[in-house]
Amino acid sequence: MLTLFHSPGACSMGIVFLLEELGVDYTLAAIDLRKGEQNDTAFRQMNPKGKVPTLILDDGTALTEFPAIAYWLCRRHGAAELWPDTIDGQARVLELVEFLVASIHMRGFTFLAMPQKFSADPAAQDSLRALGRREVEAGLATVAAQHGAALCARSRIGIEDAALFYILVWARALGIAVPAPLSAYAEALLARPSAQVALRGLAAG
Ligand SMILES: N[C@@H](CCC(=O)N[C@@H](CS)C(=O)NCC(=O)O)C(=O)O
Repeated sequence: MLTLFHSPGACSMGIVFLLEELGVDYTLAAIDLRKGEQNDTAFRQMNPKGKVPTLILDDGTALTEFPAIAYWLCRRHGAAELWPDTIDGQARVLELVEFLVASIHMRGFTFLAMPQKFSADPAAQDSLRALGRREVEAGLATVAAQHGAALCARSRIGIEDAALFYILVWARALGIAVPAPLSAYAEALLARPSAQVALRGLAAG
């Protein structure tokens, strides 16, 4: 059975959401990032990068990096319609996932929520927070304008929803407005039963 190393509230909740949507059997292994468990020797032996999500496959190997895990789950376990059948359609999905993870998450939320990882100087941390917030706000505006209407009109869940899920949860938690029509999509996504499972372990509100 698949094992997902996950920390409640971390981006790995997007993979929990996808596993639930796909109806895949899996077990969760908790990593407490605040306690630094990602640096424990046993975990680093599985994933030397020390990050969640880390997915342990049936052959015992670790699959890492959010886009790769989401892609593998959809291709290995998803219905055919979860993945576009044209190269152009596939590239558009990867384009969106890459933007959500590499730009909005890594250059936006990371600076906004964890500036202390990059500088001990309080003034520099304030600048990083402001930079991160601008990146998130601009990124969400881009996603809303380019993809919002198409997402709202869609009837299937895809690999991009794994990334959208945690990005939209973080935006809500930090009080960052999600522009229409992406806001309507966020409401629908967060109301799905899979979302409740993925949000387990988080304080309400
Ligand atoms: N590039 C990685 C980033 C994953 C990532 O940054 N995970 C965070 C949680 S949201 C983490 O594990 N942080 C622990 C640390 O950096 O020590 C991916 O796409 O999976």
